[in-house]
Amino acid sequence: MITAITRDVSPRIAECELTYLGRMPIDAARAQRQLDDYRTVLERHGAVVEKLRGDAAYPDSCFVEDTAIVLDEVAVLCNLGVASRQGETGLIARVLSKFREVVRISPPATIEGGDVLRAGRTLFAGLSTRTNREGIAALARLAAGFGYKVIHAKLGGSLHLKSACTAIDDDTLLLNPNWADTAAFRGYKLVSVPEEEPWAANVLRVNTTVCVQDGFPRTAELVAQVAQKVELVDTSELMKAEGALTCLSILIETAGEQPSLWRRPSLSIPQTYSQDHAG
Ligand code: CIR
Repeated sequence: MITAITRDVSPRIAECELTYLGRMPIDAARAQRQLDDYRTVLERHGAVVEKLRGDAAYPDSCFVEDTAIVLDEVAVLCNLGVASRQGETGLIARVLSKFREVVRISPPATIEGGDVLRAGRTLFAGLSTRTNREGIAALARLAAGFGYKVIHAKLGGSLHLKSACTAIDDDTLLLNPNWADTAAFRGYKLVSVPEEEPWAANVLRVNTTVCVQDGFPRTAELVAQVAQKVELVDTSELMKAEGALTCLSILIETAGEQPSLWRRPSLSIPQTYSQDHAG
């Protein structure tokens, strides 16, 4: 079973962080409707969707993906690379503790979930304006303990690695070769988004369906040649905040059990993991 953690759109989303995009007016009500439609798509494809309240203090808090990296064994709580977003993790830590032991990456390490792409037991990590070398090193040491390999993927032109590259299936990656360096992905089948659809490389896998951002028809055709099912999802209002499809959820494999059965009181207080603690 897949549980998807999602969070309502902040009424102040128009004050979001922006790195590569210019500021445009954002209609918070429309963005919330698109998030609700996205949640419906996840539910239709078999996910149990947790709907957390939004928080006016955090304009970017609907982009929950950046707050954590959830592995089969542990949830890694991120130290986000921009001050305005660092407080988003409090609520997320409490929710994640229902499903996994929570460990925390601490300063000076910074890392955001949008920069970490999982493919089996490999984690590709992008060095970005939000994720620093210390963050990647802390993740690598932590994940190595559970048998994951972390590969550094070079990145340029997009906020996060996953805006430049995501997985269509376990063997096939969809990427924008102008933003992500293909050298990191040796051994995988690579599908490039068309030049005219540079923002299309972020797709979301839910069970056997791959969701593609609406408005990228050529990419949708390419993905359909690989995926069993393709579904178009419109999050265009959220894209004005530089958010892509994966940003709006944290997907957790929950092996069929209800969250309450997973709750282990001794693990509810997040532990800290940082370079200093890495040994
Ligand atoms: C930010 O700059 O942090 C938000 N405006 C957008 C975050 C998008 N997250 C993602 O790509 N994983």
